[in-house]
Amino acid sequence: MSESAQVGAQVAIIMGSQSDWETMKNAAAVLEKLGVAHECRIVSAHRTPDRLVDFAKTAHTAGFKVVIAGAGGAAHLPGMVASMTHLPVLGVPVESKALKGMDSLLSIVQMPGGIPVGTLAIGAPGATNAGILAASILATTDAALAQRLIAFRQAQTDAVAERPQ
Ligand code: RP5
Repeated sequence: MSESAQVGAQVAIIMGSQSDWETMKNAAAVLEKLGVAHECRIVSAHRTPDRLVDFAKTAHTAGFKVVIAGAGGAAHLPGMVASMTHLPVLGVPVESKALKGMDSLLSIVQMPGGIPVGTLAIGAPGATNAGILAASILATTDAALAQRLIAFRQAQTDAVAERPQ
């Protein structure tokens, strides 16, 4: 995992397994592009429950403003983190082998009322969008980041050709 601790990280990208990194690195990549300091960690709801509790309960005091949580299968990680922090939690359903991520999606998106998880698309597009959305949230109180976000979106628009080649 190339992105580890960055000074003053505002976004925590956590994932249930090393195997999720292939997907979650897309969130890190877009945050890198937008100049948002972030930190990536493996926190498994099932295999490292104590690490999960410790992370979730200290995320706010550690200075994080947004948490991006990716997991696959019976994906409890985003919901469990959301239950222990008031920070916004963005959930990324990682594509699973058996059910192609439908299991991940449903287990992340179907939160009972009261504890929200902002759920993105299955797989890499969801991870990318989680990164952009985290930046959008931070940009509401960061004018310089808002300008970088606007430029990023404009570049995407400019890259679309008028006609197919
Ligand atoms: C989940 O189980 C992880 O988020 C991962 O998506 C899935 C499989 O994990 P590994 O068996 O590859 O470690 O907890």
